[in-house]
Amino acid sequence: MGSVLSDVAKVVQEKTQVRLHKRNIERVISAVMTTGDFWEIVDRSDLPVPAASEIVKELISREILFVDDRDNILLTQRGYDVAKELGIYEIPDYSCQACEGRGTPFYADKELYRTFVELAKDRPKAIQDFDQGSVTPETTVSRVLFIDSRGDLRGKDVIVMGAEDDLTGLAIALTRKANRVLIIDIDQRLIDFDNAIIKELGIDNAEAMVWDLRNPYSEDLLQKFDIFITDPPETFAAFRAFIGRGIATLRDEGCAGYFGLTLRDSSIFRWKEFQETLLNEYGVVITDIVQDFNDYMNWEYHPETRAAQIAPVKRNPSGIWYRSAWYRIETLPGFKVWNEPISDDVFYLDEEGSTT
Ligand code: SPD
Repeated sequence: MGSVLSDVAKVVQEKTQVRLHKRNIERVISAVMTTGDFWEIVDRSDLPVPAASEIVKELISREILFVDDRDNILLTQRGYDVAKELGIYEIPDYSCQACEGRGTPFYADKELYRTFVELAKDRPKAIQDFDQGSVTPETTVSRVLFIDSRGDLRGKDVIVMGAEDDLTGLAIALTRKANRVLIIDIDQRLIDFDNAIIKELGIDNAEAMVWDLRNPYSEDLLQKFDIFITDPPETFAAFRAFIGRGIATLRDEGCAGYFGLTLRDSSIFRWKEFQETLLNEYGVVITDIVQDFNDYMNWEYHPETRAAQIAPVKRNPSGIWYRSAWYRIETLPGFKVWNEPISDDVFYLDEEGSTT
């Protein structure tokens, strides 16, 4: 019986090319014990959508799961028997309801939170072109407070790169605590939105400008900052572009970078490659990983995505299901300044990514 998990992992890995192990299958079965909603199952399983989808389909074909007439995914009697025999249980969620599990409550600075929510209500909507999908206002404000609590905000020169759909750069500017804030993004709408607010509020140490991260930095951006913040799409090319460029903006050792990494568009095996790149190639250390820190609001273009098309059910997500871990890295002596052009246009989609 135990071999069923390994067998499903093998079959699904062959079909999807997403690397898997038997405990990934166990996590899906555990998730189904808690929720029938496919998108919540993806969330609780910590798996790329193509893998979670194909695992559910495979378990349906083996009569371990079934789909009811309201698109709920449920265990069959055989499924319960398999779970009992293999010792698979429901996994409880004890995360703090007040701080939403981040450990850094957004309401610690109520004024910043209220101002940000008021300004963000007119934000440009997330578009598919650049894999946009904004985090909740609670996430953005918690990011700022987290960064401040690590000593990475006050008096620091901060660059926010290619992720301004989250308005993290704007939120940092609103604190007026950094020495300088530079926001760069490929999307002119976001740059115009930020610059209008920056001007209206008379924030004179912040500016936003359009930049395509595939292009190498000019000298005025290289090694000029103390802190970078970004949120990369998760193909290897995109990771290299966003994080490599971020590190290249840092002026010396002891500087820090912040970014989100998700398991919804990349596997734990790819995380290993990302982490090896950080440690072995770029010469930085990972100081913090807060799992599920970043909550993303659902994006309107979801029905157009591969994720929606390969899902085992047609029902679209209703609650938050797409989350990412919040990483903090720190430069060590001899860290690498990487500033090559990026020609690879496989930027958003590959076998693991599907939400663009
Ligand atoms: N396309 C869905 C929204 C994805 C937002 N980007 C998340 C990147 C995590 N590193």
